[in-house]
Amino acid sequence: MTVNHTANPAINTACPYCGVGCGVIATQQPDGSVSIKGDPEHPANFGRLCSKGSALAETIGLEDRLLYPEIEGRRAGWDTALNLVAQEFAAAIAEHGPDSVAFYVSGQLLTEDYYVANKLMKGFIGSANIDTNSRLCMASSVAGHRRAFGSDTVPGTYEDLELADLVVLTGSNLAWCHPVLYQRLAAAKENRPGMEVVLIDPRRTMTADIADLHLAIEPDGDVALFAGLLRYIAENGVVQGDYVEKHTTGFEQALAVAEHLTIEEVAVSTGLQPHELETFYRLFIDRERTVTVYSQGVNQSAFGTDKVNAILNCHLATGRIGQPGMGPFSVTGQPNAMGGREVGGLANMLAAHMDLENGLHRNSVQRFWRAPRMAEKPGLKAVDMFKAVADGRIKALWIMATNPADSLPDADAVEAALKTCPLVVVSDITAETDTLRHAHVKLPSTGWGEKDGTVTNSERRISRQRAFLPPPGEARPDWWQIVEVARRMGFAQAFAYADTAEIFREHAALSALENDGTRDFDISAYAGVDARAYANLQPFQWPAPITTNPLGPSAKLSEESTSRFFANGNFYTPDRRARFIPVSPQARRVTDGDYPMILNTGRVRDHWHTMTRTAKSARLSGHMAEPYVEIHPHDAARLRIREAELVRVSSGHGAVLVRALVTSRQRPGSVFVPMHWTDQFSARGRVDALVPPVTDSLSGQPASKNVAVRLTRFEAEYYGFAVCASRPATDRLDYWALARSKGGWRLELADGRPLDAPEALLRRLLSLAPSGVEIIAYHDTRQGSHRMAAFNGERLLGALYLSRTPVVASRGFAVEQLSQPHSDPRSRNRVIAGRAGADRPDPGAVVCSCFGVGANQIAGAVRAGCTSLAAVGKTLKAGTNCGSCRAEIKGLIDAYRLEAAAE
Ligand SMILES: Nc1nc2c(c(=O)[nH]1)N[C@H]1C(S)=C(S)[C@@H](COP(=O)(O)OP(=O)(O)OC[C@H]3O[C@@H](n4cnc5c(=O)[nH]c(N)nc54)[C@H](O)[C@@H]3O)O[C@H]1N2
Ligand SMILES: Nc1nc2c(c(=O)[nH]1)N[C@H]1C(S)=C(S)[C@@H](COP(=O)(O)OP(=O)(O)OC[C@H]3O[C@@H](n4cnc5c(=O)[nH]c(N)nc54)[C@H](O)[C@@H]3O)O[C@H]1N2
Ligand code: SF4
Ligand SMILES: [Mo]
Repeated sequence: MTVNHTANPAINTACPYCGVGCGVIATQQPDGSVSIKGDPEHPANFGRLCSKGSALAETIGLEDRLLYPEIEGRRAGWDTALNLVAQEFAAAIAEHGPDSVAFYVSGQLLTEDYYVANKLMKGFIGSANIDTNSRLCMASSVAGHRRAFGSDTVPGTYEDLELADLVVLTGSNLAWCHPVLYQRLAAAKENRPGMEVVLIDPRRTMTADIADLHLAIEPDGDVALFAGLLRYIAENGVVQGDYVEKHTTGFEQALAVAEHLTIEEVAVSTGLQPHELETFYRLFIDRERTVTVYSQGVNQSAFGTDKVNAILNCHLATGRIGQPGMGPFSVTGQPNAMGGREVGGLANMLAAHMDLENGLHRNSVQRFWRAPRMAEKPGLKAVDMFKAVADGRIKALWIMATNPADSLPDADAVEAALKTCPLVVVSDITAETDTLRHAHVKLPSTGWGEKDGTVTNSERRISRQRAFLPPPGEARPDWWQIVEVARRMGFAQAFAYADTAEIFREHAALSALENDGTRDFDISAYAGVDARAYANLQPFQWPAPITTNPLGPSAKLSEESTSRFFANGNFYTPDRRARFIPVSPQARRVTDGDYPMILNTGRVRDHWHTMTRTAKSARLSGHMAEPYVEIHPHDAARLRIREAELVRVSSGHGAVLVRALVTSRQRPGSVFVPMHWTDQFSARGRVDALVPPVTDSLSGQPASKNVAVRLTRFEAEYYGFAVCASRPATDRLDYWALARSKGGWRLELADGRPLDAPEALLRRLLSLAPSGVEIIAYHDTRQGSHRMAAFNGERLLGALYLSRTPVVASRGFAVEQLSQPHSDPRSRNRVIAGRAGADRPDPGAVVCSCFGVGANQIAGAVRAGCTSLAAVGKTLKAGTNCGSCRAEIKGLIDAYRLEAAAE
């Protein structure tokens, strides 16, 4: 991208993707481009970045950006748009009361945005109808923490993973979802081979690469597993009697409900072998320095909160909490999931870790805000909020920095609800998303690199995001939009912020209000930051009460990097003791005769959620270029589904059409579909259309990982693959999936109707003019195989390969041709052949996105004698930059070595 203003110096900021919260240095080059590198000083990453972080510069271009406010699809001025929003919200409140309006916000907002949104709704509109996509993400962890600790506290730090002798990863694909933390763990394990890693996941993910033990648990077997572990801990005499006695309550009751969970019993509930359980349980009792990391395989469940407490119980019983190398560790997903929790962005929280249901807290906050009308009861949680939109209770809804038409369960019903809502306002950075198509008012927000504020990562570390680019078009920060609407609703005085520093100061001051050590979240050391100190704010961890920083608010507090909670009790319950929660497994059978298989959903390495940003990068799009279903070979054989064919996955709520990826990494009876594909990039890839709106009864978090489905083979008349210089027209195809590639787009397609005129399809895809274009083609009508390419002069406009079975043309080669000149017939014929000549072998599917190294190249290197990661790295550079692909390369080395040994 190019930006036409004078070059800036290097700017320290934070990555806008996952909750690891890596520090990034962005530098504008003299030619206007931006270079990105990891911040060597940042305590989260010490210079490392993963594939997504490394590709940030490729995602800040202005194509696809929403640049101007729009009302009903027409460009409008900010004043008009903001007046309209304020008027309509005020009118709905006047007529139907404060609970007739709602905000649906996001862990991708900055803390300052989040703070003012929460303040406006809970203190000034007087409703708690503000909820966030963190409901789909962290709600069960929040509920579990609060049940046990009396507060939403993550006790440990990243360093604990490096110091532990046993790291248990459950429901976490750390290698792909928290890659830099994974790399820190992998490096620690390499230095200290005695360290053991246990992975608990129904799938054998890339994270299994560092695991000494992988427990392919039955979906939702976690409560049984950890409740059984509690029993085992007690039976084997490793309960920390002192800790339990002094700092906890309820141990006996928790143990009593787990009494029946013998190893044999747990084996039945988890689908694991008794000897596997024995090994895991032994490891756990033998190693004091234990960290249990958990993420969405735990949270996104009908029993998510119980899973969390089952884990916390084991750490409390052994006193392994808040000490170096010990503790339960809920890792956050989004860059500011934690910041959102600090400001109380969930419908059942207040602000600064105060409780909405606590009258004293409500009263304090009301005085502090000078708020006219405080919310008195919890608001609607995400899934219920959209049900209220559907049945007309919500008249005006403002969605910020999230894409609920794709990410909420029962996504088709969510879209239907949006269609009926009288006013839908959406603040986004992208021009077209599945949610924006239902917006009456579109508000263009500034994105990463253009906006300023703070985020908090998984280990409670607050870092600055800093702007290094001017706001494009008329885009404005989210906080500014909220403040402008608040002013127009008559709350000018309480929202008279000039900048984010003022908001941050207020947020920090509120954290100290009547706190006196009664609440964990305290950053009063920063309540006095002036604009300069805020501009220079260094990453710091909370708690940071005023007394801990004698050097002044902007000074770096090195001793804080070891801050942990609860080593000596002092929980935030009324009696300052932690609570054991009696949990035992509950039966929930989701499958039946119609929907006999279990669908699990989640993430891939190089895409972020609904792909609005990562799909802009050709490099990131190359790793997984279409939506897919992972299916075990036995199931595939039973259903007559062959590798790379298309499969319809359907539930009682909806269906998707995706590519079959047959793999024994999957459990038989279960399948996995990634959550990323939307209507913007595929014909029918929105997996949340299948997920029922089933939630955990305490946390309200949807059960996104255990859905009953049926699989049927899609009877394709033909399959196709195309490369196109500009975005192709895909509207009339049963199946299509689009990904950006170097020089244009790559397209996978298929249709269930016979193909009459192959060249007409090419013309339609490329929207070709009737003349001025040269098409060369090869048709084998009997075989149903067609290969065509359209040229304009020596430039390739597009090539299309069709066949009755999944197309075998080399994707990498075809993509390359878009940026090559084709003046001679030989090179044109090669395009038609769909593969390189013998002199240029096909690199194969992309494994290393940094250097564009493919699987075939890695196979070649292994055959030539490279049998280690280091050797492959030396020969091909693969895996030597961000390192995100190292687990996959290792897998390939092992596979090809086995193959070679068998030959
Ligand atoms: N590349 C990439 N990274 C991301 C994101 C992204 O979109 N892309 N998103 C970020 C966000 S917001 C989040 S929340 C995190 C999520 O990070 P993770 O939670 O690590 O990712 P998921 O793939 O959602 O799910 C993790 C694993 O849970 C397993 N699982 C499913 N059911 C069960 C079960 O019953 N028990 C157990 N023990 N495991 C189960 C799944 O098989 C899956 O491998 O990732 C963050 N990082
Ligand atoms: N089936 C299934 N569903 C899931 C999950 C799963 O594992 N399985 N995971 C759930 C989880 S953990 C999460 S976190 C959610 C994520 O789901 P979403 O939050 O819906 O996904 P994103 O694509 O991150 O949406 C962010 C939106 O904000 C826009 N945006 C980016 N930056 C800014 C900004 O600065 N300001 C504004 N106003 N907009 C911005 C982007 O263009 C995009 O449209 O999905 C949930 N849904
Ligand atoms: S691990 Fe990757 S995505 Fe997560 S913050 Fe670091 S660079 Fe960004
Ligand atoms: Mo998330």
